[in-house]
Amino acid sequence: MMRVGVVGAGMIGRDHVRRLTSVISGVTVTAVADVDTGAAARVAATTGAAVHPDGLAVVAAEDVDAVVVCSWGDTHETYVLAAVTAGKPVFCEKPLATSPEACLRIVEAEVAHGRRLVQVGYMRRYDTAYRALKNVLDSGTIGAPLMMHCAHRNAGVPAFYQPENTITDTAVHEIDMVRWMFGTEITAVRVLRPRPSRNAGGITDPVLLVLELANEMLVDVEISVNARYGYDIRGEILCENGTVALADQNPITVRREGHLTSPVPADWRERFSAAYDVELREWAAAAVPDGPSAWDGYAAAVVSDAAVQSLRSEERVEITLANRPELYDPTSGDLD
Ligand code: ISE
Repeated sequence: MMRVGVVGAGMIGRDHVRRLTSVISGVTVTAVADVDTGAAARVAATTGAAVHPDGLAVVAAEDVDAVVVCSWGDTHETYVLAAVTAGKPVFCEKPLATSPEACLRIVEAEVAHGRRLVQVGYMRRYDTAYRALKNVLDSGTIGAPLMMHCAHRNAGVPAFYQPENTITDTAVHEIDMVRWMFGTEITAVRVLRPRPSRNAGGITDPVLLVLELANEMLVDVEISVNARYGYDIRGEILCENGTVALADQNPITVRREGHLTSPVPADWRERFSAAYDVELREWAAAAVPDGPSAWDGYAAAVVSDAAVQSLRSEERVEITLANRPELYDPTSGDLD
């Protein structure tokens, strides 16, 4: 039985504790902490876990073999570094850390440790539809990819959502997905601002990212976080001899009063629920984590930083990554 400590008992933390205890076998949650001790106590009560005064105490606890970090992004670096220092596997919700420099410190600590301990929660890599898209692409049946069109729409966003979160919290999923899907780096980004939505409430919304890839592909990403009608994730890849696209995910259609309708998911928890299950199941089962790595977390942070810069300036921003340590060689499966 793997004994997991969870740092952060907010929305995603609660959901992961439920998943770890009732969906996945072979895992028990033994320790929980949150700045809101009441929230930690409520989550701990669902599993019989101990409540610790803070995240560092969770990482250090003797009955914790592995750590899941779901706290506020700014705190991730501290807990992930503590876990790496303690030699404990750590699954960290995105972002790995809030700056490329902080991500690099994690990369360096892991390299010094000598083997992978860190996995970042970019769950799209575990989604059945995205995996099917990648299978078609990798089969070569429709030729080389040329462009991808993506849309990422939230019905709305919480009050704490900041203007730059359209990039750092939302578009960052496409940034990771694109690197994984095409096995190539993003070399430049430009963020354009279409006509602003009157639903936006102080946020630049929608925005359009144009990503340039090292293999000469272009990827456009529409981010619209006050779309009202539901949570909608779209993607279509144009290849030389055909296209492959995410289909609508709805299991049902409703015929009523002269209309044929299908429900749209309310939010990401609903849309990616199965992907989160697979992600944590594969993480818990792996002796060495083989999902999105600290290096992937670093690369996403660099691109995301460049996109924030472009959001402000509306200029094209070029991207340069540090030298990738051997530990993250693609042949080891990190960026295939
Ligand atoms: C949220 O934080 C997530 O990570 C969701 O996956 C994303 O779709 C949403 O836009 C973010 O706010």
